[in-house]
Amino acid sequence: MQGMNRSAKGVLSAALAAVGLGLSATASALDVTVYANDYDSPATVAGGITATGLTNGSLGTVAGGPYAGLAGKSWAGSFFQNQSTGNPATGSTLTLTGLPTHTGVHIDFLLGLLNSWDSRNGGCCSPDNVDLYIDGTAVAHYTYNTALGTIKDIGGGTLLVEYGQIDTNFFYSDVLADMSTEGVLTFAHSASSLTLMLQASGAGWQGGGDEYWGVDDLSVTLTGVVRTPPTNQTPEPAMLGLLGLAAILGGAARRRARLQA
Ligand SMILES: [Ca+2]
Ligand SMILES: [Ca+2]
Ligand SMILES: [Ca+2]
Repeated sequence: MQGMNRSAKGVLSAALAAVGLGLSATASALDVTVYANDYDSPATVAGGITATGLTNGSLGTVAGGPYAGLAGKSWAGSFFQNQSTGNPATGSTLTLTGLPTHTGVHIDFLLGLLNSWDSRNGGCCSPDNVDLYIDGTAVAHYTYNTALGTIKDIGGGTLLVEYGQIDTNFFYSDVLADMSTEGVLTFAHSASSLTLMLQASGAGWQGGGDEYWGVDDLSVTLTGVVRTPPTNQTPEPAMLGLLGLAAILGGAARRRARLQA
């Protein structure tokens, strides 16, 4: 490079850097929200992905509100509800298949623990739990004491409403939590499919309208999504221009070096 002026050298190095970037641009990691559902309009699902669920539920109606969550979420309009009975009760599953290459997952939703929850030490009518499963493995159990007992457990969720009325049953009060801050919902994952299940359980679980759970603004974001460049990659016209510029500048530098020698 001897003999090149500073600006020419800068252009050349930039051109070579661009060429190098183009030839080695094998991947760039992105965060991509592939599923979002506010239960007020059809779910948004990224192309190439098939989404099923949440299963085994119906739509409930939010009373009052809207109740603002984190990152723009809102418990508003309609929400997904599961009023199943039994121990365990019938769970609700979201299944996503056809996921692109990725390294992690972040699941986000608002969780309503609705009406007469008896926590885990509410005598006759407890324990009550809603259990969270990811890919078939239980990762968390939540409960609250809107009726009996003293235990409040929403894991790492952020409490938005405590003992308010966020559904249309005003006899018992409700709890609303923002689960975006729950650590178990951000995890390493690379499989091409994902399942999320919420399922009530416990010897005291009554279900029905007495005690049930609901979800609103449910989303799934893949982290570290890899964009693989097309195979048999050929330089873009702009890249060819940079290659030509690099050759021209390189030739000029060599000619100038010979003249100065
Ligand atoms: Ca909604
Ligand atoms: Ca109960
Ligand atoms: Ca209520």
